[in-house]
Amino acid sequence: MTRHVEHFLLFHYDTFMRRRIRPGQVETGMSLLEVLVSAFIISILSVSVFQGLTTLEMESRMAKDRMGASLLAADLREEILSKPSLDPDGRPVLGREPDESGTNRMSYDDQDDYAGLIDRPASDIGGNPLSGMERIRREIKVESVSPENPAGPPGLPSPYGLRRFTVSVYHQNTELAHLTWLSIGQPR
Ligand SMILES: [Ca+2]
Ligand SMILES: [Ca+2]
Repeated sequence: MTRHVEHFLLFHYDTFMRRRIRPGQVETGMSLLEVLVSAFIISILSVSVFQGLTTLEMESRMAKDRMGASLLAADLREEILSKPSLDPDGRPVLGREPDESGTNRMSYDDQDDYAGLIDRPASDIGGNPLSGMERIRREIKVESVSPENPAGPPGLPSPYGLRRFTVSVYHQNTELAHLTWLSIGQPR
């Protein structure tokens, strides 16, 4: 309910309640009609307050979800940065090397092994789902970019040169947070 409608109701309620009393007449209380009008106006105002609280609660929950999602993105970034930028086995590719598992993050031995990973539901490095995050997923994108324009369109995937990492956190189809950083890949 808009503030204009509230003012309208309160104004007419106030006008209605100011009954004209003739000189010498004693006002004995509220009539049935006045009670009904009062109850109606109070119910309308109660709905307005309830709607306001519901909106506030939803906004607060959304802010809390976005903060949690930001922490999940930062957590995965820390995990990726804990890996070496160079694959120790040689013959690197951007993404997982041919002999590496597709799902076991414990086996990832360089940062770009995370390319294309969809972490659903959000899990720790051992594959154990994080408590309360069953409906959250994280997606990791790794792109080769030019040092002259690192925010620009990606080039051909390569384990060499500059790479742009992006971690996005979703609840169903809604992106709650994303985190982007640059990292130097394999030396040529
Ligand atoms: Ca690797
Ligand atoms: Ca790799």
